[in-house]
Amino acid sequence: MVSASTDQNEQNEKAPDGAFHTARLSNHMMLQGGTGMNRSRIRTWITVMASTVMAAGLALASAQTAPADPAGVQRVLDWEQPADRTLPTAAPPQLNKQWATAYGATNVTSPTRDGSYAARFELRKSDPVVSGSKRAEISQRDEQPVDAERWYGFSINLASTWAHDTSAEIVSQWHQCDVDCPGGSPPLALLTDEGRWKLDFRGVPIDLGPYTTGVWVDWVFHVTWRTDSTGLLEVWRNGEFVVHRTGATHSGGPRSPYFKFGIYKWDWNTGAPSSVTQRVMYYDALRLGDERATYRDVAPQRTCTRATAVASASATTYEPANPPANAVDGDLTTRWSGQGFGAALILDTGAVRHLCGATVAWHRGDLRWNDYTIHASQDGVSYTKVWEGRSSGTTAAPETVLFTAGSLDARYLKISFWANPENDWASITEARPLGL
Ligand SMILES: [Ca+2]
Ligand SMILES: [Ca+2]
Repeated sequence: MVSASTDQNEQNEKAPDGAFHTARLSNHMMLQGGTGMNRSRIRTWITVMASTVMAAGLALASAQTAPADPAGVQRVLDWEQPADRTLPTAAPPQLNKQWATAYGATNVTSPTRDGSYAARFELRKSDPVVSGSKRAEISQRDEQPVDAERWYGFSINLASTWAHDTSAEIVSQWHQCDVDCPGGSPPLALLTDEGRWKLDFRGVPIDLGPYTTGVWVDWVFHVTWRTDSTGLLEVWRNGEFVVHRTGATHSGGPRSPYFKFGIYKWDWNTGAPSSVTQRVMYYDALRLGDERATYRDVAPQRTCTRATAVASASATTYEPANPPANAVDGDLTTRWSGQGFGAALILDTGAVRHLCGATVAWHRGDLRWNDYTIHASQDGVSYTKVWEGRSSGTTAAPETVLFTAGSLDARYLKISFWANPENDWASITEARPLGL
């Protein structure tokens, strides 16, 4: 085969016959990393959970579903529906009120995660006790069936005043059922503690790293509520898969745990040391799904636009002047170039993430189209094709492609070149994965 020795000069080479080569690409063993989770040594914290008995008068109201949401989404609470903007007087329909002040839970128009409204929670150390402690929370009713599988998607914005405190607070929790149910701390809670996001999962803390105030942080929880080995806990933060646990997810009872959100700071009731006297946070884009739901159904941002950082780039082949790192340096004047049909650029995001597409900018992309495929992988070994097609040939700017099969969890994307009308060189100036 006669081939150009470089893609610097593009004028004279042609693809041999236009046929796709079926060259076997060698597998590229990639180092498998963890998901970045750290278990920290525990600062023991004791919850003083009042038993909030609300079993009386449970009406199993049919779930309210926004028209755009699919079956499986039981409840959307993004505060865009006027009927949901009941704060601070009452909880939204089908939910319970657990605050005692006019500022405890309100609706605001800024900041919002989606649409025009969000909820604002404020708790002060001097606030009255509600259900046995200091809290400003909205609670699901205790009506979750036994062995339920549930999806929970929501977004939290800790106000810029959310200062470091040695005393922890819960900002979302999954409370065990109230009647004929095990006591003690909730089986699952999302906390801020010592400047960090943490989960408390059945008494075991899971450190999720430092929190940042003043920004929306998207969370998706998938829980199969079981007392045996068939239980499952999965957590994504901003599209990154950060927690995976199997086994028992709660300690039993006639119903599965129910969801509560808002601020709960027990130390302000027990008198334990705390260096702050006020907490404010914003909450939006809550979706509650059942076993028919998927990540995509409940995730706060459901348009495929979130640029995902690339930890490293590699390639099946490249010329020394144009290495794979050039495809992720943010510079459209530098490129990766690899020769041969099937030449592939591999992007490693550093962790398993929920991905839905990619942006790809081609060298001379305004002068020639490129046929290419994208494969995704969790381990860098086993790949699944998620897209195939042709670039426009009309722009050198990044072009967005959405995975044909929808979104999926993956760490690696492999972008493989198959043909262009000029030569057999793959030349990509910039490429990025996209997440939800
Ligand atoms: Ca909203
Ligand atoms: Ca570049």
